[in-house]
Amino acid sequence: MFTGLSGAGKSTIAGRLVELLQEAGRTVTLLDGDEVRTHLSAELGFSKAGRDANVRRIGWVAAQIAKHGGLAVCAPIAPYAATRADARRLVEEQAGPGSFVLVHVATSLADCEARDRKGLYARARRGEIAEFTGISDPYEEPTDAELTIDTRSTSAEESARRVLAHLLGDR
Ligand code: GGZ
Repeated sequence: MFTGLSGAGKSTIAGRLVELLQEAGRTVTLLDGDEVRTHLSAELGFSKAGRDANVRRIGWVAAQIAKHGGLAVCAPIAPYAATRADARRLVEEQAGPGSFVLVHVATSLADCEARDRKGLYARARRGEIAEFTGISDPYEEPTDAELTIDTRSTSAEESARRVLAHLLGDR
């Protein structure tokens, strides 16, 4: 599971990781934040309860996939440490210790906001989006990530290859 702020680069890295895993012959399911919000969590908002339910659903689906030998690549913001821990537990209960890998895409708020590709940070600063992560809603930095990616010094391609190496056991 990737975690990080909106605009940190999670989806880009996750998408490239999926391609690399497929090239390596693995069967992969991508559970991207936007797609999950459209198909699995459409009725949920961005309150703490909404985010917790969303991330637990993702964890549950990933656990089912992992239980049957598949690989799930998930890329929600997942801002709460306790909820990420719930997702970890759900997966490890089904697929064993070490089956859950947390990747922190640690792009700073200042960098995400400076980029602001979708204009969401500007809208959040104007008060047009409530409870926006990093602006008016918390993001709890992980202390238990298996990998932390510094996107200032690491390209999306290199980031995806680092995660791939970790997943394929080249640690
Ligand atoms: C954060 C929001 C919000 C609020 C809409 N806060 O950069 P994006 O646009 O494409 O990805 C963000 C996405 C976050 O949804 P997640 O399901 O990943 O969040 S969580 O894990 O917390 O459940 C952003 C958009 O939705 N978005 N409103 N208030 N991001």
